[in-house]
Amino acid sequence: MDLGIGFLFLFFALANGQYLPNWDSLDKRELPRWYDENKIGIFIHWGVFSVPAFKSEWFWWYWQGSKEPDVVEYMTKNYPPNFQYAHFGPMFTAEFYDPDYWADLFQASGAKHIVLTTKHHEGYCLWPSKTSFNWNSAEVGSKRDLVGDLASSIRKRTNLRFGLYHSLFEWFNPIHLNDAKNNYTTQDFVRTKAMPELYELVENYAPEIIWSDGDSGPDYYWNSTEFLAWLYNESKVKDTVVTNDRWGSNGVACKHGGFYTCDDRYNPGKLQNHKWENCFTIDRYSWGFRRNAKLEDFMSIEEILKTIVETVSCGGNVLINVGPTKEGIIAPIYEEKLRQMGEWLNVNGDAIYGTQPWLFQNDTTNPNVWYTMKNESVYAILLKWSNDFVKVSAIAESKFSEVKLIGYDDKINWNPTADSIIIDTASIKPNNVLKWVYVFEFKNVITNNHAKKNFL
Ligand SMILES: *[C@@H]1O[C@H](CO)[C@@H](O)[C@H](O)[C@H]1NC(C)=O
Ligand SMILES: *[C@@H]1O[C@H](CO)[C@@H](O)[C@H](O)[C@H]1NC(C)=O
Ligand SMILES: *[C@@H]1O[C@H](CO)[C@@H](O)[C@H](O)[C@H]1NC(C)=O
Ligand SMILES: *[C@@H]1O[C@H](CO)[C@@H](O)[C@H](O)[C@H]1NC(C)=O
Ligand SMILES: CC(=O)N[C@H]1CO[C@H](CO)[C@@H](O)[C@@H]1O
Repeated sequence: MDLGIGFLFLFFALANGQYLPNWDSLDKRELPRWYDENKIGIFIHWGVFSVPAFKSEWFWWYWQGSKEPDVVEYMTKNYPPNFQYAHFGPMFTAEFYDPDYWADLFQASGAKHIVLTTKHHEGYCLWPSKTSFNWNSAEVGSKRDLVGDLASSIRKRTNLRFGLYHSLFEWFNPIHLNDAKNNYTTQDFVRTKAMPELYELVENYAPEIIWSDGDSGPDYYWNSTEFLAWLYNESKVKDTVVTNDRWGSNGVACKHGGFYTCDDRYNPGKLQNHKWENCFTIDRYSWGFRRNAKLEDFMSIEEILKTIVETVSCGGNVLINVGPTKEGIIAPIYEEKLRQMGEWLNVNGDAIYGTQPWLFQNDTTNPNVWYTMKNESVYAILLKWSNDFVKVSAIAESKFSEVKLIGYDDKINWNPTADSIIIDTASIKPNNVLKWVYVFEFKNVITNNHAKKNFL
């Protein structure tokens, strides 16, 4: 085939929404719009690691892989000498698991989608996987299809989308370890486990997010591009599904795939040229539940909102993690934060959902102000209240018709100076919806060319 025909073929393939199993082709797919508009999702880390619920979801690795002294000591002190990680499996009972309650809570939080761990690096599947005999939730532990039950509860709420996390590799799976020993020239684990799982998850649960992780091994070992071409070409979710970027250890993350996650807690603080996501966890030290977590280990609602605002201003989405208990409880400390987030978004959601980054992401003089934009409005989001006045500068060179404080019905007073806008906050009377983080809406904004020239 000469170059001309190859070119024509590629053009034809893409025009038909057909993707080839290579990054050149897959990266041309536009991210379905709903994902960018949603802005906020909830991440759920749940698995057998929720049984020991000590240190983190990496418990098994810390105990028998890297042999961290505190974890080794915990096991020696509290369990008989012949106790194995697999013995935790039957204790993952989920007897209080009420997926309708979870779904109501996620809806109340203002999140627009959720992502559940179907299988973390421990290999235990939260659904009756055909290729994970005796190490899945239908056989060991709760005897339930934990994934399927949540899928139906989420789908009853039409404004929530359902996504799934899946770890490609498993720390101690001998078939994967053998492939790794062969420098990934054999694909026994990919053929018998990793890929069948991904196809099965899509067929059974039609997730609209595939959040891949554990990409220990190169993309050509995992056959990532083959899976994605199938997903985008012909799977039942081909038109709406979004994926992330963790598809191979040979430099794929932050470079190929759907939205970029780069690292955990990725928060670059400036505008990015590709859609990205900041996944972070409310318990600063763990994604899985920890029984011995202290109050101070959890992010405050102010910190959570600050992270959301910084992320969204720079074009990112957030995926905020909770770790349920082995009984299936989302502990009240998490529930409180999620409900507070929902309370804030219920008032201020216009400044978040469906917004785009503005010309400026943060203010040029006020470090507590970040900007978003929607339609003709620019939202200046203030992370810290001031009892006398608030000065913002980036907006000063724009024309606008009105300034409003969202959640406050009365008019507010403001004055332009040579290079800034001074908002009089001393005269604003507190009310019960103004809390934590404050949104000033500048309406009908026209940003002049001078400002544009300086900063673009
Ligand atoms: C493993 O495979 C990679 C990619 O083919 C190659 O560059 C590398 O030299 C191999 N390593 C060993 C130890 O064979
Ligand atoms: C990976 O893809 C290649 C190329 O299509 C194929 O030959 C191979 O069998 C696939 N391997 C697995 C495990 O699916
Ligand atoms: C996707 O479509 C392209 C173009 O028709 C085709 O070459 C490729 O084999 C398809 N891949 C899969 C996995 O369906
Ligand atoms: C905010 O923007 C300024 C440019 O005006 C930049 O120098 C600064 O690093 C930014 N601050 C943060 C916290 O990102
Ligand atoms: C009235 C109006 O223009 N509404 C638009 C505001 O922006 C959102 C998201 O960009 C659009 O979906 C609305 O149509």
